[in-house]
Amino acid sequence: MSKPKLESKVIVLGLSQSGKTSIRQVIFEGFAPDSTALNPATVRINRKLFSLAGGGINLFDIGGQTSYLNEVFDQYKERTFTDVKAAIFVVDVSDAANIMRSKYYFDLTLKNLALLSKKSRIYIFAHKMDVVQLNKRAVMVESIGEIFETDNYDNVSIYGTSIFDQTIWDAMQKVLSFVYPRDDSKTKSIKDIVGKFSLEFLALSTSQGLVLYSEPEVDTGVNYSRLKNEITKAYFPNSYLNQAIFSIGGFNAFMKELDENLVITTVFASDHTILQSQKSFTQLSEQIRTLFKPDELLGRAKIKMKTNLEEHLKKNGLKNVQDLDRKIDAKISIKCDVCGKQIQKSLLDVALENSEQIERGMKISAGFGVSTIEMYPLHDCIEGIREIPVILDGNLEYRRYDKSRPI
Ligand SMILES: Nc1nc2c(ncn2[C@@H]2O[C@H](COP(=O)(O)OP(=O)(O)OP(=O)(O)O)[C@@H](O)[C@H]2O)c(=O)[nH]1
Ligand SMILES: [Mg+2]
Repeated sequence: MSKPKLESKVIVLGLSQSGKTSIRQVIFEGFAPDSTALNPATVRINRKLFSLAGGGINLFDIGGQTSYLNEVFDQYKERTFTDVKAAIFVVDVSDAANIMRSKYYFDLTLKNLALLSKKSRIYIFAHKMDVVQLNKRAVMVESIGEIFETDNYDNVSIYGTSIFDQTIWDAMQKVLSFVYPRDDSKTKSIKDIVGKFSLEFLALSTSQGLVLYSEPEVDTGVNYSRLKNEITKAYFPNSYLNQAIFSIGGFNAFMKELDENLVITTVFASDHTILQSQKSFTQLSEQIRTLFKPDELLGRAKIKMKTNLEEHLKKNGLKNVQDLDRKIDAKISIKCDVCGKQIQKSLLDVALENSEQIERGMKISAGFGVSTIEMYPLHDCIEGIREIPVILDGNLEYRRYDKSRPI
């Protein structure tokens, strides 16, 4: 059996303002839909790597302004359309005036993928459906499908989507279940665990609810991030909740974050007491955790970023750090002032969060023989995504977490 590839390339295309960046932010970065209202136009390409339980998605969010699109279909053609697993083509349904321009770029996308990524699938998102009256939505999707001639291609599907409701999750789940490189050996281990602990259900998902593995198979998951925030606000203000236990119709359900990107959901058989379930859950979540080695998560992108980061540090005056190789990837523990959660991130993790612009995730000050680095790891807090500033000295040792700083 060949080892599955660690990251899959997904490109997101469409005219400017169609909603590409908003979709990425809501689905993969935990943004509230409303917070996307003032998004600036994406300049050229924003590439980000999202790690998902032993695999990853390398997401290319391509700026839709005409000059960027023309570049993509001209000098960046090979780079953009090679090795693509899936393409999401976003069409703004509220922008009827530009529908044929959108179709023009869609046809170019199809043509290039047919040449450079023959096995790829293309997903049209007929997007911003929320602005269309409820009883007209199905017809709208149908007529966009006709304009884009989806029936002529086996590898094209179309979905009506909006970031303001469940539709964007359902559509992205379809993309993800095609793209995500499931590892057969893990699927087998997960099946074994379900049998051994006599579970009715087990799912591994992202904290936003995209299902990575499940037994039996389901189409959609629970947005744990949102659920957690709602429960916390209602019952446990000022505390961090990393596990939720429910009783549903006589079954005991458990949800827990194994790490920032991986949530486990289990439902035990109805004859299990809460106490039994609790005990089994602890054991089985340990077993699940061992299936996913941390280094497996980011693969080649991580190795490449490590080199970039080393160069960046050296170029900015940190030439003689002892044990640089190890320190770059050493996790630093910081506590979030707002929710109390302990975050563990390394310089390399922060660089990967800002893979297009290392400078955005860290600030290096060097001069008069003293150097410091501030790094800004992202954290999915109860009040939304926030950065927690951390200060390191010139030898990359953790110095302090500056409490006086507003975060
Ligand atoms: N009504 C509605 N507005 C949306 C939806 N998705 C995104 N928007 C809005 O559309 C606007 C443009 O969104 P962006 O995500 O920046 O668009 P883009 O496609 O990335 O644009 P470029 O980067 O220029 O290519 C923002 O004001 C969003 O809030 C949606 O589902 N419904
Ligand atoms: Mg954008």
